[in-house]
Amino acid sequence: MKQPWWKKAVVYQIYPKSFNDTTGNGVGDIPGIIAKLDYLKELGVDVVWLTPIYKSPQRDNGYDISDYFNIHEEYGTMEDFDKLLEEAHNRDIKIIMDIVVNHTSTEHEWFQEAKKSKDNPYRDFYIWKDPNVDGREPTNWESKFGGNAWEYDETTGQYYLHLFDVTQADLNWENEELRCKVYDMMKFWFEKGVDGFRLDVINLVSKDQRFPDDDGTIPPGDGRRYYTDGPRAHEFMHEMNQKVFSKYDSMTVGEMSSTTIDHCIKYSNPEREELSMTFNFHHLKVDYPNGEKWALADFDFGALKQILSKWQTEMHKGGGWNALFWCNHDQPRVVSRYGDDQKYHRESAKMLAATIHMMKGTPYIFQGEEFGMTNPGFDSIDEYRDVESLNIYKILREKGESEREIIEILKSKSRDNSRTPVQWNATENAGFTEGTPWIKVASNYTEINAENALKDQDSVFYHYKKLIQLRKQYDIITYGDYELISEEHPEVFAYIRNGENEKLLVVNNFYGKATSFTLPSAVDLKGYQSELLLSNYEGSPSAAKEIKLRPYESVIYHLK
Ligand code: TEU
Repeated sequence: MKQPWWKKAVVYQIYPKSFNDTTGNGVGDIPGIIAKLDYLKELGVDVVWLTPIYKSPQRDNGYDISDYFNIHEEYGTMEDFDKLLEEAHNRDIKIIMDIVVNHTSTEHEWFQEAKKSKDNPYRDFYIWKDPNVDGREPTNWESKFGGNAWEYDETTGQYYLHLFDVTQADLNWENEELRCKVYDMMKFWFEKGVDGFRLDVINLVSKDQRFPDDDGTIPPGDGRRYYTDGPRAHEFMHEMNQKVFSKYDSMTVGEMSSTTIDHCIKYSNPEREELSMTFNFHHLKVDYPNGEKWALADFDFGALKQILSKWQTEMHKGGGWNALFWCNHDQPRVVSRYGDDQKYHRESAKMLAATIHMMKGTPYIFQGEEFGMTNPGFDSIDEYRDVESLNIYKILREKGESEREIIEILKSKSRDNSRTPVQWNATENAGFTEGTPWIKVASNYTEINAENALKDQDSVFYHYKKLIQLRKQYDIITYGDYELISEEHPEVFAYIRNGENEKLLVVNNFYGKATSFTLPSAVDLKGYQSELLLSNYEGSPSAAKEIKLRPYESVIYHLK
């Protein structure tokens, strides 16, 4: 069977606002992306995912779209975008767009019309409800950014639903005309030549039409069970596929909020004709004590191995396909989170990269991750920009938490941790802008930057480059079966990829102290020639029954 191209691809995520500014206004732009395409080519990625670049009031950095057919002025023009597509394609780099169709900005013309009157032709494009019988909001559902998810509108005396910010009104997917407009808009971008889409919170589009209160009996009790992977979610995905995706040689990745393996199998099993693959976040919640994001705790290493392994095994058993990632624009930097961004910065960044890149699925690299960018450690609320962080700050302050405590939480949890400007070099503002950056640059840019990484053959950058090359070279990385072999080990994450007459053995020390790992008896090296494909130390051991590992040491063997 001919396999789709995106199974062997590596994707690079660009958050344009923080990528590269060519105008000096402190905000990255499309010409800035074009200027770095050769850098991406050097790294070896196949696809660029652009987070939203459409016209937007930027309350949520573009995830609040006011016009799907135009480019946000600060990022450039449609001509700039066409040029980017052409320049990327000239280099064999594909471009996928971020599509946000669970909600629009309240500045979108549809919403502006809809709120005029109950009988406006666009009214039903959004979700409007009368107040509850006792006068409060229609349901007790909570917004993902804090507070109740309904906003009262004086003009018509009804509430509209916003699962995210109050300026991000949820679209009513029950309305067929709305869905057709969404599909037409997607086709517009395909006709321009884009290669696919990342679909923002796409598993939230189908709401339980009874709109019940959440009685709290099933945690977290914030209403999500009534709209996550909702009653018509798969039907809508299939319709979208038939009306749009199937007509193009495209890749689609659905961002799935609080989903399950069973649903992700359905979304991504090709027989069902829905999406190519899915993002899920369960492995990034192992540092949420009792499921609470806004609290501090060490990460639970056992849970991390167990969750990643379960998704590896079960998704593929069910014929689904995983998107593999540690970082994105909503997550803290992984080297600061599951690694050590000080003493073992280089070793741990490489080890984390190897752990995820040798798994089964399509890997994603978030800008700056490829040379080990860290959390910036902002310690004043004035340095934060993210709408979610600012909302949470307010909510926690009102609850009586101290300024100090909240800042400590934001320092490790805020989405701004990943949104600081890309550190290109050691000049002022890290070479990101000649003006004042919209968000501060992390102070370690004089050391940790792309230019330094490119000059140093032993850098994190070249480790990523090699991991990408290995994927091109060894089909087993794409297609081999996954098997966890270090379930009980307190420090080691080791797994095998099984192919026909060959294996990959991947062994990673997740901690800053030496340890050793003994292969389980079921794994027999006899009869195999082993080759060390990559490691993050000089003189790493050869494959053996017992493998001694230095702090954060990571080794990849090919057995044949
Ligand atoms: O994020 C969806 C999402 O649920 C998150 O990862 C979110 O950041 C988290 O729940 C907050 O705690 C997507 C986008 O990636 C994000 O940037 C947008 O803000 C959000 O959708 C709304 O469009």
